[in-house]
Amino acid sequence: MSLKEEVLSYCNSLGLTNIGFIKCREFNELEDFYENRKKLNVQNEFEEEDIQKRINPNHYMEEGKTIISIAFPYLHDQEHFDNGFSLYTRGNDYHRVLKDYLDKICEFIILRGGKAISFVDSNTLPERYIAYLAGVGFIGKNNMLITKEYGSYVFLGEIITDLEMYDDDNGNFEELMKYKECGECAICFGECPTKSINPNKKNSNICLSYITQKKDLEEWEIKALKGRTFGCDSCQLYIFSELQITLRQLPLVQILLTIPQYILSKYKLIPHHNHQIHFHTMLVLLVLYLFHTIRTYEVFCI
Ligand code: B12
Ligand code: SF4
Repeated sequence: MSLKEEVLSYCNSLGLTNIGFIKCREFNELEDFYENRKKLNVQNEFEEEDIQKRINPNHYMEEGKTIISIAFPYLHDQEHFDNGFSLYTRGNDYHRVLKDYLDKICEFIILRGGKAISFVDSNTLPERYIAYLAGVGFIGKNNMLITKEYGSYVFLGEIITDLEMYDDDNGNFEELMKYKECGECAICFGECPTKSINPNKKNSNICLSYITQKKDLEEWEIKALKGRTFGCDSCQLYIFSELQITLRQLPLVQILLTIPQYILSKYKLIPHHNHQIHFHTMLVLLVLYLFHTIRTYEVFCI
């Protein structure tokens, strides 16, 4: 078994299945893109100012050879109230949960003679782009990294190691820009309340997720929140996971019959701390999927 296969099988034993390995290199192809965003004033304070740090992962580990990208699904079974907090904030602090997993994988690599450091969220890395290159998923028109299995409801984490175990890149920036996996679908543009994402431009400074996190709010921003307290999920409600793709191909009657069965069988398998989803969570999902699938069905099939 090669070292990469060993790492993969270790990750699988932890319940992690969306993993990719890419070369740790400078992402020079992103330089102009980041420069332009600065000029257009669509960058915000949560992003790294220094473009060189964004495009060069080796500033974290000079001898880094491989970046391992891992997606962590976050739909979970804990009780929650609909208090305006986005789905991703429910449950334990994801930074801590992911870090525990990533540290275990780092230990595994270190025991095999390599160096390894892990990252999640607060870092200079272009995490979505790395995950895309690593084949973990594709990037949708809504900006999100979308996996086949769990849709966009995943967090991303990375490990940089000095061991060489990378594959060829799974795509490139030009291909990404075509959003070919989305096809003609642009539902997310219509669903975005502030048009932060639109066919011409992406402006994260008017994204409600950003607005819920910044300090001084203007009148129009408070109005636009409409009950959102932290985060926003509107552009993710049409999940392009296996579930929705399957549903899109079925006639409406069959959809109605299939959804409960599908969700029961599918979501029980989500690798999470407790491996099961509460009945009421499934019910909420069912209603949500039913509503959105019927609308998706109308868009795609009629
Ligand atoms: C700053 C930040 C934010 C800001 C800005 C978001 C944004 N649109 O960039 C705010 C606070 C608004 C935010 C919101 C959210 N975030 Co955030 N955020 C980040 C952070 C720290 C940096 C992202 C960044 O650099 N943005 C700048 C843009 C340019 O970079 P990018 O999103 O990586 O863009 C790539 C592609 O999307 C594409 N692209 C983007 N725009 C354009 C435009 C054109 C014209 C083209 C061609 C390509 C293109 O190319 C880029 C290449 O890198 C990352 C962690 C990280 N280190 O990467 C998390 C991260 C992106 N966020 C995450 C999450 C979960 C969210 C929310 C879903 C939370 C929520 N429910 O409210 C929303 C989603 C909003 C959205 N539709 O993007 C996850 C994404 C997981 C996933 N499946 O994609 C990340 C990766 C954190 C993590 N470790 O899991 N976030
Ligand atoms: S998170 Fe909300 S406001 Fe931000 S791009 Fe998505 S739908 Fe628009």
